[in-house]
Amino acid sequence: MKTALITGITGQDGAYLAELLLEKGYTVHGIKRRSSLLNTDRIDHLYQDPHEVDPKLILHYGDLTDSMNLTGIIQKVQPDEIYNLAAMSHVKVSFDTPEYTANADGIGTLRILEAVRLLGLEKKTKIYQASTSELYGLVQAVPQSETTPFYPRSPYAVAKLYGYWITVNYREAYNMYACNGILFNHESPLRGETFVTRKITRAVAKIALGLQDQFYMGNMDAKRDWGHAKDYVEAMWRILQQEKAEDYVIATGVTTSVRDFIKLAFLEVGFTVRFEGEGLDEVCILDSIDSDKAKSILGDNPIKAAIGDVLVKVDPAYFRPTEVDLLIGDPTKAKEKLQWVPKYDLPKLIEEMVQADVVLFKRNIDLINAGHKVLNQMD
Ligand code: NDP
Ligand code: GDR
Repeated sequence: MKTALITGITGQDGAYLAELLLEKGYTVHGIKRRSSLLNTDRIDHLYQDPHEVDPKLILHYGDLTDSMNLTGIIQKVQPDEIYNLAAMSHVKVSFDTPEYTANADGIGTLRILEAVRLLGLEKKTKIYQASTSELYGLVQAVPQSETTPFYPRSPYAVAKLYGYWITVNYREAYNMYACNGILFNHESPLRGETFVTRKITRAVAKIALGLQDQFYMGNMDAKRDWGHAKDYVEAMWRILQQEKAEDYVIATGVTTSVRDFIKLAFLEVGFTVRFEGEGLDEVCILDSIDSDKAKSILGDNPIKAAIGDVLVKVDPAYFRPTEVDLLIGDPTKAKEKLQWVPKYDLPKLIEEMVQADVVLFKRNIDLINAGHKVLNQMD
């Protein structure tokens, strides 16, 4: 059976991909960073105790900024496939840490490619590079496809642009099987808490359960093409199973504004909301409550929010110095060549995310009632 190496295995996509590859019978090696707190929550359910079994999931300490470490791991593992998912992946944070982001997301990709080449593995090892719809940046044309020009709008996107082109260059220069998946936004209950969808589903769950009164948002006009991470890791795997190495756009082809995402998320707990005002004064107000729907989701937890309450306000702290206004992908090539068929649409994704956060915070209520302080306020 095949051996895969996943960088970024502790992230959202790494966790779903590890699960998928283990199901397919792969031995999966993953690179995790040393941190002062445990950071393997998303993959703990896949852990196998090496004292009891010959494990199919093996973790190595490492970092994309350390080429000796990466080369050593690749030499030891001799992978058939490498999925380079590790990155400083938050667009807003990349404006605060531009040099680190360039190092990890840009040069980190080079380190992987060059390690494979120097180790003489270029005929054995296939490489998947986690490229992004952020490459399109300032809108040139929609829907965005494999041939749409790039215009990155953040240090993150510029670093990923280097990662994209160095992958293409190693493919052409050394005949390596190296591919870019240009993935549009994909979300799930495992999504990091500070990305917009998860920030919203967490806040909606907390408000519905009476744990919070309101929350603050940045640019609600932004439009994104949101899919489910589970569908997108399936596409990653398919990209590496082809005869010929090529780059693919993975997207749903449907775009939705942040504002509409908020509306849909509140509907999931039975709240109908409306938006009033403009710019920094825009607010989101609770219009009505479908109490049967709310009860079916929240159980016996009493609803604290009242009609007319302001649930969302704008805080410019969440604005970006340069924004990506509109993303809508054209997945035709992936559908035709990879036979990739996503199983989720946006309503199903939002339903799963809100329900998972309601379950999470109900558990928190139980813990709070038992005397623990467990709510993380640092959204
Ligand atoms: P996450 O932020 O959830 O996960 C990122 C992973 O990278 C984590 O495991 C993180 O470790 C690890 N990591 C970060 N910096 C380093 C480093 N210097 N060395 C080693 N590991 C590091 O991202 P996603 O799972 O959402 O995304 C996966 C990849 O796909 C990323 O490259 C992202 O940029 C890209 N992408 C994501 C899209 C999306 O919508 N999700 C869309 C298009 C591209 P730790 O857990 O310790 O923080
Ligand atoms: P994005 O995702 O930047 O598209 O990058 P994010 O969810 O952070 O933002 C999406 C849009 O929502 C707007 N927004 C807010 N965003 C956040 N995080 N917090 C807010 O309060 C808020 N208010 C409005 C943003 O301005 C933006 O327009 C994600 C990451 O996963 C990248 O790694 C990946 O490459 C791209 O998706 C595709």
